[in-house]
Amino acid sequence: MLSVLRKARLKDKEMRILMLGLDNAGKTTIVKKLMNEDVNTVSPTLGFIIQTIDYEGYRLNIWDVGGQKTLRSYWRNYFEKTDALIWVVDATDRLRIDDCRHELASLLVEERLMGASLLVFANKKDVGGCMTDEEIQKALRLDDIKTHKWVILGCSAITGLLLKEGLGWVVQDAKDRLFLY
Ligand code: G3D
Repeated sequence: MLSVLRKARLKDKEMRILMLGLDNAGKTTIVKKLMNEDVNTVSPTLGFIIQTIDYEGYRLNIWDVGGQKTLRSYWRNYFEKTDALIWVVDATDRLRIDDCRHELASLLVEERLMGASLLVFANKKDVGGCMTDEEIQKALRLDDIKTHKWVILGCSAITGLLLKEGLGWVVQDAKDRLFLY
């Protein structure tokens, strides 16, 4: 049933994208940059923000949900009807990369997220000395993921590096799925 609903929405060229990650990863800045808004005035997301972005003929409803520890138990309220999960990682935050892996792993076992594809944004690539994509891929054990189609892209919310390409992958993946069901 869920897959039928998903397919109907995809045919309408509408997608629901959930953007999650630890606090300070850069989720809100990514959304702002994609909307061509000023990225110098970002304050932490305390609840959630929904932004609609039109991309290659698709209407992308992006849910940016706060990542502080106290808010993470509420993430599950947003899982329903998710087409794609964008997991944002702060590539400069080596100290919390294990925490980051645990949080991602707990999401991927959620039944309601089963059909969603996973885009991992390794953000803050403009900062020297940050973790490489390979390091993050290994630290998050992405190669062990068999339940979701995934990709990792090093990006920067400040310069805009690979943000649009990330959305492009999400949209292309949705298009591919239309022919799979
Ligand atoms: P969140 O929504 O995931 O909690 P925010 O994260 O978007 O609020 O960003 C947290 C901090 O990281 C912000 O700095 C923001 O400017 C910075 N940031 C986000 N993306 C990037 C990036 O790609 N490169 C760099 N260098 N910084 C980034 P402040 O200082 O406002 O806390």
